[in-house]
Amino acid sequence: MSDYVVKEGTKNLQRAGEKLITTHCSYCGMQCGMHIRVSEKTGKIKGVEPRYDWPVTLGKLCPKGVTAYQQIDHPDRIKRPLIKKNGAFVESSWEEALHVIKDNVTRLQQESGPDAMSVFGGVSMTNEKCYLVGKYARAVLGTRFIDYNGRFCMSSAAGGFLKTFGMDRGSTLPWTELEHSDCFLMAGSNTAECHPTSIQMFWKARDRGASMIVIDPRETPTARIADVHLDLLPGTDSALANGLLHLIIKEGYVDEAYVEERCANFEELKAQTALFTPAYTSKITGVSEEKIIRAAHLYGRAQKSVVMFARGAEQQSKGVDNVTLYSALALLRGQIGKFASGVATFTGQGNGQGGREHGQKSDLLPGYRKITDPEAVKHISGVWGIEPEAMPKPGVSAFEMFDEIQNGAIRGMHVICSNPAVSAPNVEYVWDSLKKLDFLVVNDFFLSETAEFADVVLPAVSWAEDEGTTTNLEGRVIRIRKAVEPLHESKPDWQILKEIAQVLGKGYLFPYEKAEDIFNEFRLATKGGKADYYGITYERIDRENGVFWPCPSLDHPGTPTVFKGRFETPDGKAVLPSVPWQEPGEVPSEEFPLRLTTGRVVYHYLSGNQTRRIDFLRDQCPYPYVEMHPALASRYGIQDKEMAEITTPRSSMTVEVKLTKATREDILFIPYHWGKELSVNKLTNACLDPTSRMPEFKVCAAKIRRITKKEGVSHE
Ligand SMILES: Nc1nc2c(c(=O)[nH]1)N[C@H]1C(S)=C(S)[C@@H](COP(=O)(O)OP(=O)(O)OC[C@H]3O[C@@H](n4cnc5c(=O)[nH]c(N)nc54)[C@H](O)[C@@H]3O)O[C@H]1N2
Ligand SMILES: Nc1nc2c(c(=O)[nH]1)N[C@H]1C(S)=C(S)[C@@H](COP(=O)(O)OP(=O)(O)OC[C@H]3O[C@@H](n4cnc5c(=O)[nH]c(N)nc54)[C@H](O)[C@@H]3O)O[C@H]1N2
Ligand code: SF4
Ligand SMILES: [Mo]
Repeated sequence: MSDYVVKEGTKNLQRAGEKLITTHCSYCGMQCGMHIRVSEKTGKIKGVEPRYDWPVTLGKLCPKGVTAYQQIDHPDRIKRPLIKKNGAFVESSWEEALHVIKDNVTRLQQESGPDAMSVFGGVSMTNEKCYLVGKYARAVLGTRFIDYNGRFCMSSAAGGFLKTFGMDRGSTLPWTELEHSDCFLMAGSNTAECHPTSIQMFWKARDRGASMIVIDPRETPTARIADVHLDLLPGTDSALANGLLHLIIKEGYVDEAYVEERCANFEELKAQTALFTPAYTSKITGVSEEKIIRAAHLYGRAQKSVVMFARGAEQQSKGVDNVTLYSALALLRGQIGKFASGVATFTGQGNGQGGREHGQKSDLLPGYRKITDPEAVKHISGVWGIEPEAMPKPGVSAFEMFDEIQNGAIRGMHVICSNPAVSAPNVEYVWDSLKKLDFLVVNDFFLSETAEFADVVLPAVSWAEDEGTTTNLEGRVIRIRKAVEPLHESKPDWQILKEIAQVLGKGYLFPYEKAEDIFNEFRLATKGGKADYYGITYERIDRENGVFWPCPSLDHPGTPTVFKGRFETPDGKAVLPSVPWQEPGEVPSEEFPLRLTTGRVVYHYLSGNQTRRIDFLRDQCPYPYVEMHPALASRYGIQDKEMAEITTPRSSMTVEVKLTKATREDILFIPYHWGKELSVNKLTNACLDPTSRMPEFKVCAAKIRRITKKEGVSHE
């Protein structure tokens, strides 16, 4: 049990008979500072308090954060390992479950080789666990098939940052500086609902006169506070960004000295953007010329500006292009590496940043090393104590693993911290793939839709029952502290993986007694890599309110602002993109005349496996719905709150209609936090970005029809 108890703080939060454990929220990349209130008598969690002295989120929590603790003692928690017998789950001992895993893994790998097993990871876990999932796949199972849910989340941002800057740190600046910025250009981010506690930073900047440009097909709560809302047609970001770049160049807003000194490829970019006059850009994007011009002037004139984007711009088959183009706006204005300026993506999951750096990706080893680089393999195999020849080759991306199941290359899968049966695109294909597996193991603390397909389910613990570190959306490495003991017989994922390694005869590779032992090995593994954590220790994180990577040595201060003098490309220059406009993977047709886009609501988190179980959150938003403009609805004779069937080339679903004028007239929007028949991912298109292998969650072709009373479909 952590003995870290708050003694100071701007408010007196301590109550008699309680301990306050200082930690961070379990959900999104904001990683808001919070204290967990624990009864000294019962050892049970009583609630949470926001942490007023956490410099990033300053005493704010959103509706998910304040109720996150309700997961811990929840009656739905998986108490013991479950083994499927004759089609139904039966509780078992850990010993029996481990035995079944050993028998099946050994059998499949003897019959079909080590790659017959695969691992599907997630980044709601600490760095320690994410690191270990990669080591488990490569060193214990010896499989090349490992990938993770960040492929559906941060991979296009990562791909774009690598291309442009040579390094993928999601924010080039610390977010404590945002309040001093003069302009924010936000593409495809519903900040107010998805990173709600960051809104205070933008408000503070706006009180000083900062402007805000929001690029989103819907007038979200974020777009409503913008000076200009560019309501583009889904899937047209690259045209819009090219149009803005065109004006930045034409109107003389380019910081020529900066571009000359620090950027490559300017002439190519200039040539490529020449075509994108306001008229041409407007024709493709559906945004008025006047708004495009206004946005370009607002952004172009600002002294300290930040370009920000999120999944709206990234979850497209051209997501990497979009990221490079939006980032180019900041480069042309000479904004990167300076105070209160730069580029940032809104990292999604709690450890979306750290979890993607340390070896869950099919082609990466810890420290952001390439698995195809012999030096990297030598370093990591040395730290792990395996032969370099034993290191598997690169595998395939998350969605492509389901193809490998279909073609028989993958026969077993271990899903750790993800629910792809809800969150993957074209999900009926995923269901079929999961059914085809000979053996599926899932670690989770609630029985997810994916776990329902499993042969063995292992009870993991929630974030408050274990220790470790995460890396927040700024790139700041922070501490997650244990507030309570694991419920029933559940265990932390690292311990589960250690026990599996033991039964498979590889226990010597996992000699850890506690999370910090893993962290110390992980520091060595990252040493000398691009994401270098070597200089970060638990003790430093406590003392310094987190430490920003890269931090290569114990006396290095960490790097809140990156790219101050040079970029991480071979010649130190940022690479400007020259990218043409391309249509999304699927465009409307006579049969499917509309564009469907998907996303989130403030009350639910991702696949909803956690938040659908919290009464307050479920009451606020019990079902999915389709959001559409009244003018569009009237064309189909659809009224508010009626049921409608939405169909795409893949499947259909029936949901309630929610009419709103705060959306374009030619699109449908459905939030994705529900499973089975209520999963919008039955409809989405698994067309992948060629570089990042990110699926196109944000745009596909669709049609809608009113469900008549006679058909009698309702949510009940
Ligand atoms: N409440 C809540 N908060 C969350 C999460 C959650 O599930 N719920 N999840 C966390 C995670 S993992 C993530 S990744 C983030 C996601 O955070 P966001 O990316 O902000 O969330 P989304 O709702 O997926 O998409 C953002 C916006 O993109 C817009 N959009 C759709 N198509 C396009 C397009 O073609 N171009 C542009 N420019 N915009 C488009 C949508 O209208 C939507 O408003 O949120 C994190 N925070
Ligand atoms: N249509 C559509 N689909 C999308 C998106 C979209 O915008 N539109 N967004 C995509 C994005 S950005 C994301 S991030 C993905 C997310 O997709 P998923 O990975 O499916 O997201 P979660 O619901 O967080 O799934 C995590 C699971 O692990 C469990 N869990 C949480 N913490 C732990 C832990 O520490 N250990 C273990 N073992 N289990 C844990 C939770 O209970 C949950 O069942 O969805 C993607 N899918
Ligand atoms: S903004 Fe994100 S980290 Fe903060 S309380 Fe809400 S879900 Fe948790
Ligand atoms: Mo995400």
